[in-house]
Amino acid sequence: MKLYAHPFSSYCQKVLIALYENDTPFELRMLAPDDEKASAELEVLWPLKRMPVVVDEGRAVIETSVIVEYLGLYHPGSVALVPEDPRAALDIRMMDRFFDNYIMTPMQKLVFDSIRAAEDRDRQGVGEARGMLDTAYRWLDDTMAGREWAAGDAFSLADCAGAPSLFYADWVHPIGEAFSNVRAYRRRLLARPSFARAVEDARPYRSLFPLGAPDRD
Ligand SMILES: N[C@@H](CCC(=O)N[C@@H](CS)C(=O)NCC(=O)O)C(=O)O
Repeated sequence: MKLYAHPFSSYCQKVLIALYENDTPFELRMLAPDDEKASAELEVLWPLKRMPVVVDEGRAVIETSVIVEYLGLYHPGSVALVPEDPRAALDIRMMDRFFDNYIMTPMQKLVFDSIRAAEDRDRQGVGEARGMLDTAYRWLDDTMAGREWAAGDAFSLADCAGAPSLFYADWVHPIGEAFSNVRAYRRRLLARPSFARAVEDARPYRSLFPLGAPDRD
């Protein structure tokens, strides 16, 4: 199985966590920013050129939530990241969608806006993204009260999405002290060996972070 990815990318980390949870063997096809050959390979697999993409037995699998579910079906290990019970799975998918749509998306907006030329910056969009993060942090803080993981009793797909989204969101729009449940959850995620490993994989690339990586985590 081949994973087209870059270790510093938040969505790639979501899948790396799932792979590391089960020690699933894979070959990394590194998508370095200046590697045109790798980028052309990605474009053939997925013309929208979003990473990561998994290629398994000649089949390209796209979209991280689907990739994590695919791994559970075709390369299962001892850690089931989506439970078999469809009702329990629904709670997990709901939180996975929350993290991707309302934490990852506004976080990416802030990052991508910062690399635009000054005259092309989208002030209104950035303000809306910050507002969305504030509301999402507040909702998540209430939701995480009394919870260890994002949904259900065990680490799941939802936490694979929660880890990199909150990791980078806190860098671009700090999670205030008032949101103690979110901050504690982020610390638990950082202590999870699979995510700790993904963070270490990515550490050498911190200088690439357009807004400047903080000296922590
Ligand atoms: N919905 C996609 C999002 C993937 C995504 O946005 N990946 C980013 C990297 S974190 C990317 O490829 N960005 C390149 C670009 O926007 O051109 C998924 O879950 O796989």
